[in-house]
Amino acid sequence: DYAPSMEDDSGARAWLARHGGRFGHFIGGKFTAPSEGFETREPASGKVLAVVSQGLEGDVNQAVAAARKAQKGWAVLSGHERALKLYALARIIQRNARLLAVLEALDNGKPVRETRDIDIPLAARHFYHHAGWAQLQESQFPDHDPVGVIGQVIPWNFPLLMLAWKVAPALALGNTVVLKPAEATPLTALLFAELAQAAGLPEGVLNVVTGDGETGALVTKHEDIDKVAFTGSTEVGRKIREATAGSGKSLMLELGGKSPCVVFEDADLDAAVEGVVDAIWFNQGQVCCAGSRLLVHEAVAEDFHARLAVRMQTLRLGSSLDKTIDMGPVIDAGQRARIASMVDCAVASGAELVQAKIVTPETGTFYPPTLLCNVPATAEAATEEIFGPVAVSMTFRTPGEAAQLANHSRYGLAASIWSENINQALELAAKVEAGIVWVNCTNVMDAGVGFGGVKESGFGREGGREGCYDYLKPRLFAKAPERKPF
Ligand code: TXE
Repeated sequence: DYAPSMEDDSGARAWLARHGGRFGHFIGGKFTAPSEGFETREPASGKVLAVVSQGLEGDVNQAVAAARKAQKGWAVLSGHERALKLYALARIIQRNARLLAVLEALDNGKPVRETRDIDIPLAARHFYHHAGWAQLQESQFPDHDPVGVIGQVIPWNFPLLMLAWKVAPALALGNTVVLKPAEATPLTALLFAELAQAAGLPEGVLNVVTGDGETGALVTKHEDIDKVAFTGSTEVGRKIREATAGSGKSLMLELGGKSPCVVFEDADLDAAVEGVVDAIWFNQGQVCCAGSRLLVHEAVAEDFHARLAVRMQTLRLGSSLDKTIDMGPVIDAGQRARIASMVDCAVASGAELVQAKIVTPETGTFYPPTLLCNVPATAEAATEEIFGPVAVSMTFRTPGEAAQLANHSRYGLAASIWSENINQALELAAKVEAGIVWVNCTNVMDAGVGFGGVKESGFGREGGREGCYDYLKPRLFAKAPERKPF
């Protein structure tokens, strides 16, 4: 029994109404006229939020041309001048934090508490951080140039945050961008582009073309794009790699994961339980680095699973605008059906199902927090990314076996290790094949730390000094650009 406490959505509704609920693309500093497109809905209620245009070849050409036209002028600004623009973008996110948080919660379905406390502040932090790199560009990367025009395709799980991860470093280092947000969640990217323009970003530096995978393919294949940066499924990542092979474009891929969460027998089990809540039930498990594979020492497995089952029972599911909830709906009905079918298959192959018996709203695409124990290591649920609130659990006996199981995956995005013995934790950390390893915590992100995967989780890094190199290329001295003194 609890009383919902609803966030006020009048600001977001007013913004949608101001645009008549229909959006064109954002190209060369302004919206194009809305054209034929598709509806974007609230996953919590199924109601239509807005109609967004499907980007066709002409739209993508126009956006790439605008980005190309703006690129030279943007690149010859001093790092200091570009830093001022990025600081302005960070501040505009902060000044519009509530509007962005509510719009994101409506479009994606995730709890507004998370968009307010995590997505939006981290997005602002990313622009602040990269303003710093713009400022330092001449001194830190004196023999590098911007790559040029970047095509960026992003997913729906953290729409504005993924925009920030891609757009902030690209712009900071003198590139211009054509961004294709996910079809399920295009709205905060459009709002951000509009706000950026008002904050003084020169026209053409950031262009947003909406649409589905076909629009994404038009962006990634475009011959006047110098680099493609993609976050999404491994399957689409593979298609993009094929499509760009031999083209001279550089590529960055941030793909799927099946990240292990290793709980040793000496772990603080209550802390590890909270870790699992963050690892797999945060954002309904729709997190590329979600700790979706629990590897628990057999001596504590029974106790740990019992504590997880109790904690799971306290999570609240509800409307994304209800500030008291822990979990919202998953992104859409297709995704919910996919999650349910993977869970059913695991149960049919002998897994034990632990599911919270909590109130689930009647409308909306809700799926309860779920734990699958004793999952055969070869079951699809144990090897494939479920991308939902489902943890699979397996046990191990020795640290060597933990390392072997942790690495028994085609993915290598992240891992977390829970132990009160730091030597034990660090020894395993050095053996785990993953782009990021957390000890006694999980899903901790910072703009200053490069994020990215190994193996089929992709390549390239986002954040920090490492991430800057993804948006720079070694300078050809014969073609050194003219630079204004700063
Ligand atoms: O991802 P897609 P979807 C995983 C997760 C999920 C599955 C499917 O397992 O269940 O992917 O989700 C654009 N050329 N992740 O279908 O299709 C598309 O329009 C160029 C993991 O949403 O990869 C969208 O903007 N672009 C994940 C973006 O790619 C194409 C995040 C991602 O969509 C394209 C999301 C093409 N041929 C899903 N086809 C993570 N690792 O964070 C589609 N797109």
